[in-house]
Amino acid sequence: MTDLDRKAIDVARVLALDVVEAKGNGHAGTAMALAPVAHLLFQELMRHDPADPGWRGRDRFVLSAGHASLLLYTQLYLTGYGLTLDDLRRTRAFGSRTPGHPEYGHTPGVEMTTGPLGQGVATAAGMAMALRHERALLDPDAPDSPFARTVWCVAGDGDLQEGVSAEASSLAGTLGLGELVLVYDDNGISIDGPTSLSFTEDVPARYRAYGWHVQTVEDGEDLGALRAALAAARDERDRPSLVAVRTVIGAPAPGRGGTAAAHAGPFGADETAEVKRLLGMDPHASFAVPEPVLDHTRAALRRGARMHDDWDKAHGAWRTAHPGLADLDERLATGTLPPDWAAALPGLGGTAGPTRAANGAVLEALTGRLPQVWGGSADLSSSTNVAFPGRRPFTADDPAGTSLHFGVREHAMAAIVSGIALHGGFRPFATTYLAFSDYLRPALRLGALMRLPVTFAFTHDSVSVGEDGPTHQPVEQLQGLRGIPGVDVVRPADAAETAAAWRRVLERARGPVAFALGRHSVPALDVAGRDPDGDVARGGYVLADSPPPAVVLVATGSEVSLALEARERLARDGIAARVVSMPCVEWFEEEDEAYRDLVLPPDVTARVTVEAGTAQGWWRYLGTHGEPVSVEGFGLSGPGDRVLAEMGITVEAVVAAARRSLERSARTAP
Ligand SMILES: Cc1ncc(C[n+]2csc(CCOP(=O)(O)OP(=O)(O)O)c2C)c(N)n1
Repeated sequence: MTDLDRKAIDVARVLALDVVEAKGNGHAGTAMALAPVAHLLFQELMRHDPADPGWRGRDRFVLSAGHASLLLYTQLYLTGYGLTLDDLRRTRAFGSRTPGHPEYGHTPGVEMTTGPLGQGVATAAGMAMALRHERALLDPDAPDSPFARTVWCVAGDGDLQEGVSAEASSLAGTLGLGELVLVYDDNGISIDGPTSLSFTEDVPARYRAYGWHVQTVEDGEDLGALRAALAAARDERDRPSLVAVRTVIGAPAPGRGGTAAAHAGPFGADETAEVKRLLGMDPHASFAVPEPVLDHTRAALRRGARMHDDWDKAHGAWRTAHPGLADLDERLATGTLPPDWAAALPGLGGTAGPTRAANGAVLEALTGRLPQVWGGSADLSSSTNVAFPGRRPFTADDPAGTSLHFGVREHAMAAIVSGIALHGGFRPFATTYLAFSDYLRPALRLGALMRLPVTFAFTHDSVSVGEDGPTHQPVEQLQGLRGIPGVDVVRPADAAETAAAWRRVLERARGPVAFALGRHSVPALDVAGRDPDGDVARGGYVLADSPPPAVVLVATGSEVSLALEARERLARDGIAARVVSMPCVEWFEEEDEAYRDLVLPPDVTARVTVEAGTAQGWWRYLGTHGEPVSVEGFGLSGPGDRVLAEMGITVEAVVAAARRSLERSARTAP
């Protein structure tokens, strides 16, 4: 460690301070205190190539404490990722490359979007699982494999207070994820004041209890101790590592340093000048980066290029030695599926049964054929139909296993599959009951923000669950999920729709998909002229018609067969009804207006929607004459059929709603 290294650390500290001072808002304190850790990682310990942020041989860096974005941005500038001093000046400005919290896909070198505390820790665990799994698939035996990489995650008190980090850390311990290094910024401060107000447990002891390799560094300015601990953490390959580092937030600011006042906001001109004076810098100069310091830090580019070259050679040698794995390697590197992948989809036309079983059949086939598709459940694998006899669990000893057992940890499960997707190449899935999707919503939302190709299979998708009662009966979840931008909610009506939906999901990876699947048997909708693949991909389609229709019945999932029955009853009374199956509103809305008008003719204003959940979002199709058949309160305990009847999800209710809608529409007809 040279004098220039120390100067570079202080320059990074002061840059964070200057940005917040100039902007009038932002978070400098933690970026200042962790500057030594970041410098060691970006200059010495991490494998990365600033000239190629997507390099496959790189380590991953996740800033779980996303508010400290300046910690990352200063390193991305100093090491040569393409950020400029001007980008730093524009931190938090509209349209800047340096938004308030790091955003994946927006700034080169940002591996995930962070800000909601705790998510980064859990997603980093998912990245570590993906690294480990990829290595197990491609190069399990070599001690010094090109596929051996590390995930470095920096977290604060807030991250470790959040439950999702505890869920993931517990699982990471069980799985022995040696690829994961968690640097804990133990500064005893959060927004409301000292952590003694609300966070007094012995964190290292907790992590030891999880089975982690735990080290503490008493002084975050002690570069020797930091380096030794971080290197030991990296070299521990059988257990995840926690490095708890004691720091002083905002140090060396004499007034705000070490207090909650250093968390956010400008330090003020006097204190900013004092920090510079204490660090031996010109107190009147802002954004000052001495040329020798920048030359020194930009050596990271040469270091990265060397590592990259070495890795290319090692990877080339590995390829020569493993010709049989070249295709999989290429597919994982490029995130593509083999051209004939769809042959793996089972033909499920004419199959009756619960859609959760159809989904299980699809996933069993896909996981058997495509190494890209792997996943599991939060301790409900037999209920969500993903307990496949031939698949081995992913464990510490067998990381090539493809069945993921998350334990009862829905929130971490969703963050972990995001991490697996962020690794690239994989198409992970996660399953639980629809009612428990609320437990994982924040991670799903973040996955949607990052447009990650993750698929959730939520089973037990309505009050028809029955005997388990209202706690287990989803009511508002379907609309709640549809309310998250970028999430496609798919509720197939039968086995054929389920398989067809999966085809579209795998063909067009573009963001999270949430399947809602039934526990109870539904008939196969063998309607003449149906083309499940084509129809389902359009989100909504005419399933049965009596042209010209007087009323349109729009239904999803298990309620589609109810609508078909209602149509027959209405026909007996001389009322022409059309049934539209709408497995995915988001896909339907992407179709052009001409198609949507073909399915839902604007002049047919008598409309009924049928879905065993709240109607909220359906009003977009109902207009002033339409009427939903829906569930607007919590469910009831009892047999599913009885509960459905009590809640008004019946053929009779659909017929009655259709008649009322027709009357309304006739009354106001021109
Ligand atoms: C889920 C979530 N809740 C609340 C916040 C708001 N928030 C941002 S930072 C912070 C305090 C975090 O304290 P700590 O991790 O100790 O960070 P430090 O003050 O040391 O920078 C809070 C409550 C958030 N970003 N995410």
